[in-house]
Amino acid sequence: MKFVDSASIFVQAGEGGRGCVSFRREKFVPKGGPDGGDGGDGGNVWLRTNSHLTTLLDFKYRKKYLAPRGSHGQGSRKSGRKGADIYIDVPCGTLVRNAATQEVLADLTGEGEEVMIARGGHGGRGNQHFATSTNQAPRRSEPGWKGEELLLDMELKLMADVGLVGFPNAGKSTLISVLSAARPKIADYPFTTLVPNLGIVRYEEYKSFVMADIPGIIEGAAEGRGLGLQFLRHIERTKILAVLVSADSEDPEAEYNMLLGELEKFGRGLNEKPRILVVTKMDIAPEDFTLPSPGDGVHVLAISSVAGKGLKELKDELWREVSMRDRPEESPLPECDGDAVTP
Ligand SMILES: Nc1nc2c(ncn2[C@@H]2O[C@H](COP(=O)(O)OP(=O)(O)OP(=O)(O)O)[C@@H](O)[C@H]2O)c(=O)[nH]1
Ligand SMILES: [Mg+2]
Repeated sequence: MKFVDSASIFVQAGEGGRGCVSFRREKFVPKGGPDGGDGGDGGNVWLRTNSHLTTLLDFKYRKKYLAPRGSHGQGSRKSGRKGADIYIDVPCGTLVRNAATQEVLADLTGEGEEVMIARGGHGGRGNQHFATSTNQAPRRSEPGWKGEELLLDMELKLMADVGLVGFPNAGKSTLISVLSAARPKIADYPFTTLVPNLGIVRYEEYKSFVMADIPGIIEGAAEGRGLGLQFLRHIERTKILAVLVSADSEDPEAEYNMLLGELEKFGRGLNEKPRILVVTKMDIAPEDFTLPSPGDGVHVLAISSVAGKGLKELKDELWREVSMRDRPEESPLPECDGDAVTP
């Protein structure tokens, strides 16, 4: 499933520096000619892709990007310095539109692509350019030109890196709500989640990954029971699945195996996808609770979203898995696709 992440920012290129009005003044040269230098051009604003970025999240915090102006011209024909260009890093796959016209200005897909999105204003000419045969002492110069400014709408199609799979009530939505800014509905009845939710999980300063919370899976899902099946497709291209089982489940291991069975019946590689087992609600685990051991080298993590336990370890583990894997290829849809569901 593709999710769309979007952000709007304001960019303004630098204004050009003012041209200078000045006359040569030297000893023994009573009436020197005009020597006012030109203003420097304003800085340009560029967008460039950075493959370390995966979301537009940073633009939720900073929305204004201004390039510096050019400096003013000076006497002795000294031109002003050009304002420095600024570069705004965006993730690969960012589509950029002019917010006012919705015209597509850039479609930045590849690594290291850059595009100038707002041009700095020209510097104004100094009075040295305005001397004529009849006016040898022009007092005229130009102001700097304004830099371009515009509002940009940016859009990024996101793919989930991590898919959460579990029975209804396993705590999937609660987990995504504590790890990301997503605020899905949470309730103590099954099938609270009816459509997938997406959350961007921040990891350390510049890293993040995308998590998808889908409706709960129940036994027989692969035959169309419940809601989960139609959404399993949305986690097909995730890099890893986190299978969630609640610590207050009657038999966590059996629950895990049943979920796996449903993934296997659904097919399309879901059961072969890397996965971890996450035991949730450890704060209400029975006293004699022992962690299930799924075998197959599958890691088991114990967490409590409510008590905030084990979340750091979970993020570490997920990041490790997500960052070392490529996204699986899209597999062709089966001839008769099983979207018809009877809840
Ligand atoms: N004690 C405790 N309760 C939790 C924890 N995580 C979730 N819950 C509770 O479990 C119930 C179900 O949580 P949800 O996050 O809605 O579960 P879900 O897996 O998204 O459920 P569906 O959307 O129905 O599939 C809610 O009442 C939550 O408050 C936890 O760590 N500890
Ligand atoms: Mg839910």
